[in-house]
Formats: sequence, C-alpha cells, structure tokens
Amino acid sequence: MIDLAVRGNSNLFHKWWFRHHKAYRQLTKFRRLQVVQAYKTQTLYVSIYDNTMTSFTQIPKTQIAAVVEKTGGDLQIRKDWPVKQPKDLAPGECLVKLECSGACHTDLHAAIGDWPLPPNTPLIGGHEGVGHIVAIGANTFNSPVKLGDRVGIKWLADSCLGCEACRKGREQNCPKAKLSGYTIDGTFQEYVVSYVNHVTPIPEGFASDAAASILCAGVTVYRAIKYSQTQPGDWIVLPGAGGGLGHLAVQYARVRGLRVIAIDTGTDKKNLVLKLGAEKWIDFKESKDIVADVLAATGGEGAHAAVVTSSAAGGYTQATEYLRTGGTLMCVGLPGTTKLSTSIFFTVFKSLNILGSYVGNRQDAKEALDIAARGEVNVHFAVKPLAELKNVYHAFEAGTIAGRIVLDMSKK
Ligand code: 8ID
Ligand code: ZN
Repeated sequence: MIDLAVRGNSNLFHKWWFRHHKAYRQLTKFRRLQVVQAYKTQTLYVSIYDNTMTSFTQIPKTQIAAVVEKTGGDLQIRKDWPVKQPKDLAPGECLVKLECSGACHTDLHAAIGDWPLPPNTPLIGGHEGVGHIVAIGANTFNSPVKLGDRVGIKWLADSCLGCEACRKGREQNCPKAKLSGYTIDGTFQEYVVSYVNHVTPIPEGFASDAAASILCAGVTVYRAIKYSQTQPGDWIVLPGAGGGLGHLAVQYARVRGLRVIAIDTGTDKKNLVLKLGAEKWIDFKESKDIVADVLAATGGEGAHAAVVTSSAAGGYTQATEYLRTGGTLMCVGLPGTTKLSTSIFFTVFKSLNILGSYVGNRQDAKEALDIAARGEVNVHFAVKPLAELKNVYHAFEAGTIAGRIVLDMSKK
C-alpha cells in the first residue's frame, strides 16, 4: 500500500516530500500532479492513496465533544468522547475530521427539547460541519466521495434514496432519514460519522468557515425562496431577517432579483440587512402596525411572498394579512408547539398559498453552495471555540446574534 497522507503546514510537507520521494515516483502521472498542486497551493491536508486504502492511520480513540446528556440538561464539553474507528464503520459510512461547524437555532431547540419530536440522547448537536474524510467503511462501493475530500455535513445525514420521497427529490422527508445532531451524533465534536451518499463536496477555494452555514441556513432559505412562487421584481417579506437563516435569505432573495422587506429587531440586525441589500426595514419591537408598514412599502397591495425564519411564533402572526392576492407564505422557522392561526375566509378569498419548506436535498445543497462560493452570498459570522457553545445558546435565547456563529474545532 502506498500511504502518502500528510497533515500539517508546508514545512511538514517539505519533510514528508523528501521522506516519501520513492513512493512519490511510484504514483501515476495524475496522482503526482495532485501532489505537486497540493504542494504549490500549500494545502494543509493532502491525501493520495491507492485503491485498497480505506482510512488514514492516526485516528484517535477519544475526542472533544459538546454533549447534552439529557434533553433540557446542561451542555458539557467532554474530552473523553469515543471516536468510531475505521474498522467499525459500516458500508456507506465515512468518518469526517471536522474543521468547524456552524451553530443553528435548531441545535438549541434540540438541546432544550421544545419540539414535538424527541431528539436522541446523549445528544451531540450540530449540522453545519465542514471537514475532511479520513476513513470510509470497508465494502463501500460506488462512493461519490473519497478519502481526503473536503465535505460538508448537513441536517439530512442520510436517506434511503429508494422511497417515493427520495425518488421525488424530497430526500429530507424520507421515513428513514438520519438527522445530524438530532437522531444521530452531529458536528459539535472533532470526528463525526456520516454517509458517503449525502455528504456535500465543498467547492475548491471556498473557505471552510465561510461555507459551513450554507449547509443548513443557506440551503434551507435557498430552497424556501426557490419554491416561494416569486418572480424577479416581486416583494418578499423576511421576518427573522437578521438571524442565521434570515441574513442569508436576504441575499438569496437579491440573487433572484426580489425586493426585500426585512423584519427583525435592533440596530446590529438593521445595519446588517440593509448592507446586504434589503430595501425596507421594519423593527418588530418598534412598529405599531406591521401589516400597515408592509402595505405602505408595497404601494398598498402587499407583498408577493413571506419566508418566515423567526424561531418564535411572532414572526408568523400577521404574515397572511400583508400578502397580496395569490401571495405565498413559506413557513421555515420552527417554534415547537404553536399553531398557525389565520383567517380561512381571507386565505380563500385572496387565493393564498401556505407552504412549509424543510432544509433541502443534495441538489439544493450544491446550488446554494455554488452561489455562495462565487461570492454572491456571504455568511456574516464570528468564529468561536467549541467550548463557547453554551454562551452561543444563551445568545440565541437573547436574540443577540446578527448572522451566524461558527465554531472552530482547532481553537481550544
Ligand atoms: O428546514 C427548516 N425549515 C429549518 C432549517 C434550519 C432552521 C428551520 N430552522 C429553524 C430553526 O429551528 C429556528 O426555529 O429556523 C428558525 C431560525 O433559525 P436561525 O436563523 O438559526 O435562528 P436565529 O439566528 O436565532 O434567527 C431568528 C431570528 O428571528 C428573529 C430574531 O430576532 C432572530 O434574529 N425574530 C423573532 I425570535 N421573533 C421575530 C418576529 N416576531 C423575529 N423576527 C421578526 N418578527
Ligand atoms: Zn440548522
């Protein structure tokens, strides 16, 4: 077996280069080219392997992980959490060494358990991870990814790909779906087990921390806007616009040529969404009448669509009232127990569409990532160590995060 995996900086790479020059000469021309390219770009992580290799060698037995033992309980940073070893991976599974992970409000819902579906416990949350594949289960055939690939872990970790929902492109609704950070261990740890068919290749040159939040927040709002039945030039209202999902929704809406009315609260969020291209701002804590404000902004007719990403029910309250006839309410934010309340009469009379949108499939993920990798959508984020996660949850509760927080696994 030729093992030419190397980790570290370009100095280490140099040392490795001389040690392995014999092995290097045995490589095919294509693989030699890959090594040279990696050398030139000073890639921090390079893997060149022969066909029989299924893992890199130095996989530790334990790792750091953020664990909630019991729903609603304390979040603890554990240093002794087991790492699934390559020999124990099932066919189709892969082990990903994470560089970073975004933190989503969903992770807080999971930790406190305010949704009607109970999460797995002990819970390791997280579903916006980016890292490199360091092992693939033996007897995995036709894998679309290989060792060393940089991939993203999204909420939908796996689906059967054979049921009606999967066949129709609604993989997220597969009855056998596995959910990162909810039904299976997620990305708030150094090594995560995922699935070769559903990990998302990250476009080259797109920084991992900048890409992370596209994997949930980005994909979700990208798809919600895609199916919002809007045309370029239409008005779209975005309650929750200053949050993780919302600030990306502002940008994906702009990419589609929509005119954005952003609703949220506070100066930071106001400045952020206006900078990102929102045309109108409504502070939901200051406005005396949100419906009147939207009507005034849209020449009295109302908006063509609303994509609600607020984590609390308040963002939904007036939505159907400020939509124009034929308008679409796209439900995205997930307050756990509230019911949607609206006038049946006016829903019929105005021919409204009320729809739900749940993350996205593999194709949505690729499309959302490609747009962001081209720089048309940018995650506004601050980087923190995993040990800060508890404070991040407090900040979600207080509503003080404008944009996203990304946890860097190498920061201690
Ligand atoms: O697939 C899905 N549908 C999906 C995917 C990912 C996340 C749904 N979610 C859900 C999360 O579980 C959460 O319930 O979307 C919601 C938002 O997630 P997030 O963007 O990660 O949360 P955030 O960063 O805290 O942003 C929420 C924003 O809502 C604002 C807050 O100020 C915050 O900026 N907000 C609230 I709370 N009440 C509001 C109101 N009445 C409001 N904005 C306008 N009007
Ligand atoms: Zn999420």
